[in-house]
Amino acid sequence: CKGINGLNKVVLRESRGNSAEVYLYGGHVTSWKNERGEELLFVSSKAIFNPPKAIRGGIPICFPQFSNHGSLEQHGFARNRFWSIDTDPPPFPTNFSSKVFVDLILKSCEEDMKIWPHSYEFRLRVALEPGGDLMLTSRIRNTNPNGKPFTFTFAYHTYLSVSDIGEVRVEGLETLDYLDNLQKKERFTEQGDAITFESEVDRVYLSTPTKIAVLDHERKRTFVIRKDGLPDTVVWNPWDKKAKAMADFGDEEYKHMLCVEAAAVENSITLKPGEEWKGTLELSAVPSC
Ligand code: TA6
Repeated sequence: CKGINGLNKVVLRESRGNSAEVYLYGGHVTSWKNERGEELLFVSSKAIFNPPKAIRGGIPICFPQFSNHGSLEQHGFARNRFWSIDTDPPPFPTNFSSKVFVDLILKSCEEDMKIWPHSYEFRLRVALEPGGDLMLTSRIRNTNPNGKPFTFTFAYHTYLSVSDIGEVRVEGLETLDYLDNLQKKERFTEQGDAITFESEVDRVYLSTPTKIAVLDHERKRTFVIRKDGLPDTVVWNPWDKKAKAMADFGDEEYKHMLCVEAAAVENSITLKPGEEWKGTLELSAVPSC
């Protein structure tokens, strides 16, 4: 959908110095910093911040389709559209504590209805919690006037900044089944006691716990990923060959990023007109030994 309301990004800053940035292009979080000003998300030095490419890094919003699990463009179109500030958001659940947030909205438009013939309202709240956690809440409502339900898949395609991918472990996915995108999306079972990285990984872990830890040994930092309404977890690192094949990604940058994505992939979500789905992601970055 066209239309920019003059502003191109919103900066959130909370009292202790934690901050975040979100571009209206894509409704795309591109920065999350702790109180020491350390950047916790990865954004490629070659990222392009305007159409038609999605911004390479941060937290792309994959809607109404994750990856190529359907007939739309890779990861759907929401990350390639200009969102607006939502000046009239419906009331948020009372347990919402943050006072530092921005509400964005993306609505269906004529152009997109040619490729995905459904009316929807997608409300995204990006919030900084008092302790510095970053919280994204998506509320997607079916506003079809014709009584038609619609079905979608979804991911917060989070790029975490890590010191050295070879020193990173992911805990919480052991023993779970996953679809391996490098082996025709076939189903396997994770054997290890934690996931470590020596080559390209592109997997959708299924029915994953609501809390996953990503340990960055060198930086003595653990990312804790908490999610609700998003049963699956995608883990992706392109490694060297795929890194070189991406024009908006530095050849060596695969060493300093890991995508761990709260997602709904295996079982798509169906909404009847008037129904609303909510998917929440909370990211924490805590010191660890
Ligand atoms: O989330 C993993 C994945 O589906 C990978 O297969 C890779 O394609 C990645 O997304 C990046 O996709 P993009 O369209 O942003 O280049």
